Amino acid sequence: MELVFASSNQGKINELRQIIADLSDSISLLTIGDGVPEIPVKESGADFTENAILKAKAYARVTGKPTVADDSGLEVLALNGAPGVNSNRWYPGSDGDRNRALLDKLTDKSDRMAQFVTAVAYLPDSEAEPQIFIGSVSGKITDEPRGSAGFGYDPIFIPDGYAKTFAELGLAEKNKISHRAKAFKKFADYLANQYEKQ
Ligand code: ITT
Repeated sequence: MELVFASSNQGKINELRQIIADLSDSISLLTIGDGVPEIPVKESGADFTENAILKAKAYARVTGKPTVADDSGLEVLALNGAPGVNSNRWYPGSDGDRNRALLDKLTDKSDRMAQFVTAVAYLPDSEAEPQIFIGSVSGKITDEPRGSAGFGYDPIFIPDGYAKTFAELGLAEKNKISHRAKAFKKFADYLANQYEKQ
């Protein structure tokens, strides 16, 4: 089947291509540049799930194809869950600027606990009831950015059970344990189930 990924974030697109590499016989992933136009979507939802649905709907309407979207973010306990759904917008500038600003907010905080969350929304067509799949990974925020792989907050997040940040671990390791990998694994299981039923 052809499956549109409703994202303009190249870091996410790279991850998803690797996460679903095993399924390349059955899924042909279409992203911006594969004939999928970039559609501006206002992420006005109250949570990750609502935003994922908004993105999936917008792309499904325009492409007319089965579409999946992911809305993700970082929740920091000492900041009462911020930046959360605002992870991409709470501070202007680059990913590096946001990492630095987040570390500044945490300078006097000994509690460094945080989690990444992904909500995946799947729409077989634009009018269908969305199917939702959630994944999360717990960890802690570093004192300094470390590593160069990945994107976003990867250089300042150490997943539980590891000593390295996601940006130091690299894509292959991140994809074994990440919020996004967990949510898309649930989605892939759902799709496999749907096919078995047919
Ligand atoms: P699309 O909506 O086009 O998919 P986006 O970058 O706006 O791209 P999100 O709203 O889902 O995507 O994500 C908000 C931000 O959260 C994102 O820009 C990153 O800064 C951060 N983020 C999300 N997933 C991440 C990950 O796996 N590692 C590091 N940072 C991540």
